[in-house]
Amino acid sequence: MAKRALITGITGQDGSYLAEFLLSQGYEVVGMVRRSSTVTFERIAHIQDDLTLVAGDLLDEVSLIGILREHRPVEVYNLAAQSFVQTSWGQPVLTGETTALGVTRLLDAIRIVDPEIRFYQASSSEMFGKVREVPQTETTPFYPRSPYGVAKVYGHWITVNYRESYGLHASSGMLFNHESPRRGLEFVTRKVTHGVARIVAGLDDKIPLGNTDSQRDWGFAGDYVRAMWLMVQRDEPEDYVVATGKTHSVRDLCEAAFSHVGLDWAEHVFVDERFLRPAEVDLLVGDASKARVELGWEPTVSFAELVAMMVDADIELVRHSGR
Ligand code: NAP
Ligand code: F7E
Repeated sequence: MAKRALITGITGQDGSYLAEFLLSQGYEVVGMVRRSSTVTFERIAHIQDDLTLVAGDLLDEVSLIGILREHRPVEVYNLAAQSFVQTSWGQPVLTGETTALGVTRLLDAIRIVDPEIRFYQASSSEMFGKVREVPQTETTPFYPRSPYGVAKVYGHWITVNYRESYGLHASSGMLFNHESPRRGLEFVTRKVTHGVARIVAGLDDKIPLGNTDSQRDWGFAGDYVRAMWLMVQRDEPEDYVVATGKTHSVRDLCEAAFSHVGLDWAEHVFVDERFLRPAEVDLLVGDASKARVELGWEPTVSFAELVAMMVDADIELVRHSGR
């Protein structure tokens, strides 16, 4: 019999890749979507007929209990969150309600309905923030630098706590930045690659950016969802860093994206203070040795390949949509 999995955040970047991956493994996939006046199914439109979409919200525990009771998944992947770091300063309470307390609501729903359900929590390298060591591992102390990072630390520890308090099979993936052509337009990689595509099409000439010095360990989202699944398949639930082990600055990103189309990034990028953050995470680089050894996980897409993939996809998108 096919295994059934529930994905929260299925309409997001990772949710769409994870849904594809689980379908390819023969799963029945149930996706939780929140009510909205416009449809947000762009990323899953191509697989929508193969999914069961159900209405629910991390802000509403009764909806979570109802979904678990009705659909009886054996695995739950909690990818839903207010995930944009910059927004978390403007909406810190909403970020806490969703990204922090939302995790408790879902864990509690699992505890009440079926404590045998295996649970994955989308933890983040933003928990390391002002990093205490380089590279960051599963034992590096947390020092979050944004309301989002603080909320993720809560989500991480409540997952550990429910594992230890109630014996739930609950694991956290401490994932470093991962990107794709499906990344939201507000995140820096996509902002740059989409901006390059618009410049190539003659629709724009410049991209306003914030801190171009910050460094990130950027990987491909399609690789990272595989690690989520591998964690859930382990006999014992544990936490894993998932990263490429290589770091690049935002400037490197600009250089890679513009040079892919034969342009000089310095002529098209300028610093706009609106995109600077009240507190910055300067450097992230992860050591995914544990995931490599215990899960057999390796990234397959390099930084240069990732940037080229995203620029090419955005050029295609702008050509078709005209914007
Ligand atoms: P994303 O594209 O922003 O997707 C977020 C998803 O959460 C969307 O489906 C969104 O639904 C849903 N959502 C937001 N608030 C909700 C609520 N109250 N109830 C139910 N659903 C809600 O994020 P992503 O990049 O795929 O990331 C997936 C998860 O991994 C997030 O938890 C993120 O914080 C975490 N993470 C991401 C990265 C990364 O580099 N991508 C790294 C580490 C951790 P709508 O479509 O309706 O908005
Ligand atoms: O910023 C700098 C910015 O918004 C990356 C989320 O998925 O990964 C993501 O969080 C860096 C930061 O991602 C602009 O200041 C410069 O230093 O693409 P980002 P993020 O904040 O690292 C983690 C792991 C998550 O968990 C999050 O959910 O780029 N930067 N100029 C800019 N960033 C943006 N967005 N826009 C700019 O114009």
